[in-house]
Amino acid sequence: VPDTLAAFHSHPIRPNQCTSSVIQPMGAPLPTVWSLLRRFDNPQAYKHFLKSCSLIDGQGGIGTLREVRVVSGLPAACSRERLEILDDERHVIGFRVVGGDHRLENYCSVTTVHVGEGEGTAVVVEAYMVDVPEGNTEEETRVFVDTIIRCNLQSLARVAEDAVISTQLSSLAK
Ligand code: A8S
Repeated sequence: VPDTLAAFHSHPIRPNQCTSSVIQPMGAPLPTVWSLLRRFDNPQAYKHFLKSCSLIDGQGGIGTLREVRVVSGLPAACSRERLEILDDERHVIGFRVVGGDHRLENYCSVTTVHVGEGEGTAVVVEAYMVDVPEGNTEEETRVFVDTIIRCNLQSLARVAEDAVISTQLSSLAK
């Protein structure tokens, strides 16, 4: 884990940028979590701030461009994002914001999944880097983005845990 963290979660940083990371334990095994996380075409499966996603270019491999639409109530309407890293062996996914109608310019993130301590558990680590918007402090930016990511990862944990329970129930029903 430390090697992966050092390799994928360290970014050089400019003065007007901010960076942080969120760690979230999952009560579901790594393959279940990864199968949800790797779907660049379907982020709304667990990101509940998104109401839709359409692919603009590509089929879900590196270089794929998507446009996501954000639910109302947030200071944003849509975002265009490019898949930069997708590694099925090391369980790494990373994307970059390349446009849209929101305040998170030059946002990019890298998310990794690791085997957890307990049997059938995993740990997700998501790190990001973003420009601090004009008129906001670094601290405000970090609180805003950390909150979105924490919600996303808690939701990912619930969706993955529900998938495990569904599988267990359907095997009982046989
Ligand atoms: C992600 C992470 C983030 C998404 C942010 C931080 C965003 O989709 C939302 C509100 C915004 O103001 C910016 O992994 C943006 O999706 C929910 C539209 C980019």
